[in-house]
Amino acid sequence: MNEYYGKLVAPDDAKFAVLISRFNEFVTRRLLDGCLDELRRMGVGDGAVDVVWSPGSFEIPVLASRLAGGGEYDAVICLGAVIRGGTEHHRYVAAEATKGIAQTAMATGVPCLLGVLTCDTIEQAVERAGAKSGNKGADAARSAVETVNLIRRLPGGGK
Ligand code: INI
Repeated sequence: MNEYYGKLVAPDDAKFAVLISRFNEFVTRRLLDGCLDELRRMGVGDGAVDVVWSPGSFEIPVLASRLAGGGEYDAVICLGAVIRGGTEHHRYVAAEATKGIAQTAMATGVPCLLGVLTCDTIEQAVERAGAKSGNKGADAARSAVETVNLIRRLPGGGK
C-alpha cells in the first residue's frame, strides 16, 4: 500500500501568490500578517512570495485565474473578508468569490486556497483574523504548503 500525505515543508523552488482583498482591509491586513508569518515559519523565503491586492473579494476569481493560469505559482492563497451589511449584497459577493476560487483551482490544477472569511458580524471576522478563533490567513498558508508538498509527492506530481 502506498499512502500519500503532504508535509508542512515548502519545496525550495515553490512560489506562492497571496491574493488579498482591499475591501475590509482592517481585517484582511491581519489575515495577510498571519499568512506571511506562517509561510516564513514553514521556511518560505520572502522572495518566493508575491502579494497582489484585489479591490474586493468579488474580483478575486478573475485575478486568481490570471495568477494560477500564468504558470508562475505553485499555489494562490486567496484572502478576503465578506461581512454581512444591510442588504443581500454580501451574499452574492461571498458566493461568487468562493465558487470562483474553487473553479479556478479545478480549471488550472493550481491549488487556490480559500482564506476568504464569510461572517455575519465584524466581531466574527476579527475573531478569525488573529483573535479568539485563530487566523484563517495562517490556516490557508498551512494548507497551501501541505497541498503543494503533496502534489510534488504524488506519482508524476513533480514539475
Ligand atoms: N467585498 C468584500 O471583499 N467584502 C465585503 O463584505 C463586500 N461587501 O459586503 O460589499 C465586498 N464588496 C465589494 C465587492 O467585492 C466588489 O469589489 C464590488 O462589488 C465591485 O465589483
